Amino acid sequence: MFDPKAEAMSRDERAALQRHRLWGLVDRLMLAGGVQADRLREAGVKRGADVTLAELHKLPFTTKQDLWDSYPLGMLAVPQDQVVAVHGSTGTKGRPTLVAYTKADLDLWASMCARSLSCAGASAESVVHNAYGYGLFTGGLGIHQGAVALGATVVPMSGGMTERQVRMLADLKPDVLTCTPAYALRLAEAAAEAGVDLSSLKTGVFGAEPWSEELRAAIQDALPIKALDIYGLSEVIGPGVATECLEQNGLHVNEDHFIVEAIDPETGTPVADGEPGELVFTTPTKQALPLLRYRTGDVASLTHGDCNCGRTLVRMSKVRGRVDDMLVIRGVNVYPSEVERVLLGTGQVVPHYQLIVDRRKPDVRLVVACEAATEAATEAATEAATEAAEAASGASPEAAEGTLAEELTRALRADLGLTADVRVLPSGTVPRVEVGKAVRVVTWESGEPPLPGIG
Ligand code: DLL
Repeated sequence: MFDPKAEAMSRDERAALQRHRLWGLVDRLMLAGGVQADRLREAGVKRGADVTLAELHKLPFTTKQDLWDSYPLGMLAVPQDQVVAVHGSTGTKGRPTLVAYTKADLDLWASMCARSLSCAGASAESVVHNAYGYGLFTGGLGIHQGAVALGATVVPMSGGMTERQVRMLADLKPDVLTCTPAYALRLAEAAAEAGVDLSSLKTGVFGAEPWSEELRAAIQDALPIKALDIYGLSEVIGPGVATECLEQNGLHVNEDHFIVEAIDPETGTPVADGEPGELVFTTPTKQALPLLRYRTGDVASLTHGDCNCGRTLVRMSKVRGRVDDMLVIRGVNVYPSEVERVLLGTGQVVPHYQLIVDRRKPDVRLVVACEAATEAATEAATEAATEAAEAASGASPEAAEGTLAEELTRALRADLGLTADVRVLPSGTVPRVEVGKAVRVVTWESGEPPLPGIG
């Protein structure tokens, strides 16, 4: 552990620390003024000592809208000259969000990311190939500073230029790979094409987008590693809010600095341990942009149980999806990650897929674009050929694809009750991710189809 005292302290000890820090946060927010202070005052809070951890759930929320309303940096709780860095997210749907850091915030962030890397088995001897994007996005620089704090050697690759990445993987022989899960697959594909041996790799720390257990299995098949999940968001700090350890049994939330709750997104009330809910974070130790009860929109469950690794930190499940990413197709509610789970669970498709929400007509249609795994395609073709021979007619590749598409359609209906139009496309048709987060869902409003072959 990077910080055994903090990561393995008793729950009572941690609760006392959280309470003390929460009081400090409330005092700082009240002093700074602004929307969070106003809401606290309206809730009858005058100072930190008025709040308790047990009643945290009664305090007001903060939302992304608050950050947008005060864009670019209106919610600062310190004078602007104490800000040493700005990061943010571009926001695929909404407007960009900016966040600010003091020197102390950057130190905190580095130690949180060092905890994450160490959770994944990295040490001062490690070489970390960091293919998260460098820039406003928090992934690249966050992990970079964590690797430096750990004393490891960081290779600051950023995203893209895949050929060069493969070359560096071959030459520098890193033991840790950090990037989005979709890009890990792209790197594996490119390394295999180039005949490059990646056996130096031991673990991967993958996050910034939802990924299912089935995608984990696909990555672990493609690379000789344990694939671990890392979660975070710019508003809270960036990566390093929570990470899986080698037990692969939930993500340890660094709750001494990020107090987490799971709530029912409709009613705003807490959900029970183990139940999925929207994650809400309070950042008691952040300076520049501390947040009280920030609603993330991310759905996961929390577990307050022991872990074999010795950490006593609460664990969150993998994120199922964002509240606002849920698809509603003919009355069926489904997260993209659930479609991923079913598709990859069949073992018949490669882990590159895209969901196209066809909104050209009022009756919304979901087209699932995927590619056959080579072996499966061969089997399907053989099966179709046999059937065709029996029927004394020629088998066509279309027939083979039809068979697989039908099978996948049936699997989606059986597992999720989802009616989808599955298209098995020629290998390489589904776009691979080179830079940034995977775009799993696209909307087709009018005109040409977003991908060839799905009309
Ligand atoms: O994605 C921070 C990060 C960088 C996390 C690198 C992990 C690794 P944002 O760009 O602000 O920050 O996006 C935050 O991404 O609210 C989730 O919806 C999603 N997200 C982040 N990590 C995961 C994950 C970074 N492990 C938003 N699983 C969050 C699922 C994730 N979704």
